[in-house]
Amino acid sequence: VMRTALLPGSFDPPTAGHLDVVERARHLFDRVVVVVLHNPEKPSSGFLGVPERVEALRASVASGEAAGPGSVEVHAASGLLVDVAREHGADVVLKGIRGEGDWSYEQPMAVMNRQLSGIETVMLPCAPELAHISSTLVRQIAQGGGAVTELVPGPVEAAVRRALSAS
Ligand code: COD
Repeated sequence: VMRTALLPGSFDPPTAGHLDVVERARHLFDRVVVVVLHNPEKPSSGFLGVPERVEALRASVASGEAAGPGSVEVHAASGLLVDVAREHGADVVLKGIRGEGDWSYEQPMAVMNRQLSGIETVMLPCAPELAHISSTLVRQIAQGGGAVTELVPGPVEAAVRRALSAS
């Protein structure tokens, strides 16, 4: 059987931590579907537009050095996570966990999603050297004029620069 993992996130912007999870997932699953999903707790307009996030993710995956055997697709979606998972034929939901904060946020959603549809959530501990990286901090640094080169893949840095010069 072909195993498909759905990797949902806001990805505003995508970071080196997100890409590390994508690349590691390619060694664990046959197919990885990355979905830019609207988080109702976060502003919908955002820093990068949704199409820019999708494009930057696609370009970052294409330029990935340690590509695993699994395929990667990137899409935008909205609505309930369990419906998005069903639409894309996902067997599991995959989440990267930086620490206790991520665990406390993800654990009730994982239980709820299993209750709603039977889908399981797999939690992957993040690389310790990337655990401090969040989209929020990347946005703050970029908006303050700092360098984000070490924090995001090259195509994302270019998208961030375009977003800043357009604002
Ligand atoms: N290293 C590794 N992983 C990381 C890192 C890092 N440095 N930074 C973030 N991650 C992980 C996050 O823990 C998360 O798993 C994923 O990457 C995406 O992160 P974000 O910040 O882009 O996305 P979030 O946390 O805002 O998630 C948005 C979702 C919409 C995916 C989320 O809110 C969700 O799953 N919602 C479910 C909506 C739903 O159906 N609710 C009803 C039933 S529960």
